[in-house]
Amino acid sequence: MKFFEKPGPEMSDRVPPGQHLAKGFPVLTYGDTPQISIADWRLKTWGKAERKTYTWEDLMALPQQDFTADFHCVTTWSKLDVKWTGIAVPDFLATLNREPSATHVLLHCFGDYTTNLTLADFNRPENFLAHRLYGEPLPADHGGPMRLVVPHLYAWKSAKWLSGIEFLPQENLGFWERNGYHPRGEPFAVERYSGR
Ligand SMILES: Nc1nc2c(c(=O)[nH]1)N[C@H]1C(S)=C(S)[C@@H](COP(=O)(O)O)O[C@H]1N2
Ligand SMILES: [Mo]
Repeated sequence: MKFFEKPGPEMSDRVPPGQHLAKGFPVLTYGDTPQISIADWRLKTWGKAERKTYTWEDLMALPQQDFTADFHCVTTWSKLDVKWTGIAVPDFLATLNREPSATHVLLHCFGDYTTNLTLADFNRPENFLAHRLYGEPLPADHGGPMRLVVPHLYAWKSAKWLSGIEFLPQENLGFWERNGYHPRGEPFAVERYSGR
C-alpha cells in the first residue's frame, strides 16, 4: 500500500521542499486525544490583552467562513485543499482589546500542548479557528471541537483543542519550539529545526 505520492508538476509550486502528498488526512498528536464536549469548551485570553472567557455560543455568534487551505506537517507529509469552516482570526481578535506591547502569542491547548507565534503571523485573514472539517463537526482526533489553523506555517503551529491565547511582549517558546523546532516554521523556507 502506498501512503504518499510525488506531487505532479502542476502541484509542485504548492508543495514545499522535502514534502510528499499524504493520502487521506493523517492524525499527528503528541500524547492522548482529549475529549472535550461543546458544553465544557471554553477559550480564555490573558496577558497583554483583556482577560476573557469565551463559550462555544460566543464563537458561533462571530462571522463563519469556509476555508480551503494546504496543510504541511514537518514530518514531511502535506495535504492540499483541506476544507474547513470556522472563524477568521482577525474577526476573533476584533472582540477583545489588547495592549500595544502585545507582539507575540503563546497558544495553549486542552492536554497542555503549547505553540508560539508572532502577533503578525497569528493575526492574518487566512488563519482561522476551525470547528468543521469537510462539512462535518471537527473530529476529536483532528482537534475538535475547536482548533487553530495557520496555513502558511508548518502544522505544529495549528494548535488542536485550543483552550487559551496568552498575549506576550516577547517570544515565549512552545512545546516543540523548546524541543528544537524552529521558532517560526515557514515550510517554503524549510524552517524545520532551530539550530540553536
Ligand atoms: N494540541 C495539540 N495540537 C497539535 C498537535 C498536538 O500534538 N497537540 N500536533 C501538531 C502537529 S505536529 C501537527 S502536524 C498537526 C496535525 O493535525 P492533524 O492531527 O489534524 O493532522 O497538529 C498540530 N497541533
Ligand atoms: Mo506535525
